[in-house]
Parts: sequence; C-alpha cells; structure tokens
Amino acid sequence: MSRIVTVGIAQMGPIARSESRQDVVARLLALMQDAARMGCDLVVYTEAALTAFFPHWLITDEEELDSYFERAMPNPAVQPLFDAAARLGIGFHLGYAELDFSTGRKRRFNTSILVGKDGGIIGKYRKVHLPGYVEPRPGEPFQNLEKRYFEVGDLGFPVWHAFGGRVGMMVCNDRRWPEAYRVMGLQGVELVVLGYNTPVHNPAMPQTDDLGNFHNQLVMQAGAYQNGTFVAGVAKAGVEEGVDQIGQSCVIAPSGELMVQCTTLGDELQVARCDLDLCTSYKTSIFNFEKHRRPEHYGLIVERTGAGDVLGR
Ligand code: ING
Repeated sequence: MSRIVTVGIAQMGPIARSESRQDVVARLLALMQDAARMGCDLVVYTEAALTAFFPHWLITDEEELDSYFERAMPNPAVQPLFDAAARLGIGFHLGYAELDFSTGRKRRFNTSILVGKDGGIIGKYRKVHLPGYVEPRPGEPFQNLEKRYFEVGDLGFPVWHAFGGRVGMMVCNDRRWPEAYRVMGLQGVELVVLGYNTPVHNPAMPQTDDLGNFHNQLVMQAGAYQNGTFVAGVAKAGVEEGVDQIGQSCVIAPSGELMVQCTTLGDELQVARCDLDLCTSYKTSIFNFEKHRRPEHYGLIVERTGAGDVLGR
C-alpha cells in the first residue's frame, strides 16, 4: 500500500520592504489555492515568507526591527492562511521571524511552523544554525546579521506524525549541516520541509558564487539519500532589496534524485507526488541504522580530531 503525500513547493519572488503583510499573504493565498487545485496535501512556503529578508541590512531602531517579527502565530494578518487551509483541506509550512515572550523576556527566533489540513498548528521549529555575524561589516554589498537578530533555536529537530508519515523541519543554513538531517533521520523522518534565502554572492567566499545552486542541491540530495527521506526546499528568489538570491526550489526523493524544480525566480508552484513507502525501502536496506550504523565505534576521535585540531588552530 503506498502512502502518497502530494507536496506543493511555493517558491516566492522578492518581497519588498514596503510590502504589507496583507499584500504578502495575498501572494501566499494565491499559491495555496493553486496547490489545492492541483490536489496538494501540503504546501511548503519559504523562510521568512512574510517579509523581506531583513538580516541583509542593519536595523538599529528596535521598533523597526520588531516590525519584521510576528508576536503571535496565527495573528490577524496571517489568519486568512489558516482559514484557507481549513476550508481547502490543505496543510502548510511557513517560515517567519518569531517574537517570543514565554520566558518573561523578549526572544527572537528564525522560526517555521507546520500546519495541518484543519488549520491547526502541528509543530514549531526554531533555526539552530545561524549563519552570518553580530556586528555589521562595512563595505560589504549586503550583510548577514542573523546572529544579531536571532537567538539559536531551542527546540531541537523534532519529527511529527503528520500527513500519513513522519515530517520534520529545518531552516535554510540548517540544510548545510548533516547533523540536522541525521537527528531527524534517527527519528525516522520521511519528509523534511525547509525554506531558504540564499544570496548568489557570498561575501565571505566569493570564489563559490558560481557554485551556489550546486551546493544548494548537493546538501539536500545528500541529506535525503543518507537518511532515506524526501526533502522539499523552497526559495525566496530573485533580487530582493538589492540582493540577488538563488531559486531552484525543489523536491528530492529518498534516492537523492531531483523530482521537481522551479525554473523561475518569482512566485512559482511545483508539485511532487511523494510515496513515503519509498523511504521505507532505504531505511530497511542501505540505511538500516540498527543493522549497519555503529556509533559505539565512532569513539571520541571524531570529536577530538575536529578541523581545529588537525589544522592546529
Ligand atoms: N542563508 C544562506 C544559506 O545558508 C549562506 C547563508 C549562503 C551560507 C551561502 C553559506 C553559503 O543558504 C541563510 N539565511 O541561512
């Protein structure tokens, strides 16, 4: 018996700083309605899907910075998304900047949620691997101030029973770290959904600028194959506030094969029928962790001989 989940990847083109939440939600709703028309069970939106990717520039005024965050989820501006999900019977993944006050102080996270077909929130994830830096770098064409604007996520990498399988989330830079997939792989994940805002130009390593799309696919294909899971990665693409970002949103099978890919740099929906039973064939053979994986033999060598030790730094 196959367990088909029809996944819509809803890539977004640029969001202007001046664009209101209402305008952005209208774009998201149009993509959701297309996804429902195409029989999707789930539509995957991108990282920071409600605003321009503001870590790309310095914001010193706290009120202005807070204006890019959501104080509650759902909230009146995004409620139409939740209502449409319940009306259309389609779930969704949404990346956004989260303001949290639950511990008595203001905390900021780069967050994503998974929402079911009833419009209810199934789970939340907060980005662990924050790239970039705290202090702005004068002279660079744009910044990456995620370490300034966000705290490291404190929810780990959970996996939820949802859409007939096991679903997990990560955000953008997380997809470059094999541990993120493996922690979910050890929980039997069958579909990893994520969004990304990835500039074509990396000021820290300009020699890799031509490899941006290759690296984007490489890490998701590896993560999918090595953990027997589908991966859906969704871009905020195009030139957003002067920063040229890659597109190539895609769905990858547990084989590591590319199933579908966006071919524009704008708002674009593509759909993949994911048979979660394909995951089982990989998890019970090549990547049967119980039979073949030997963490008890990895020892501390792996930790002690990290790059720093080997390079003497
Ligand atoms: N963006 C980028 C990403 O991980 C980056 C940062 C770009 C890191 C290129 C390394 C190379 O895709 C976010 N938002 O994490």
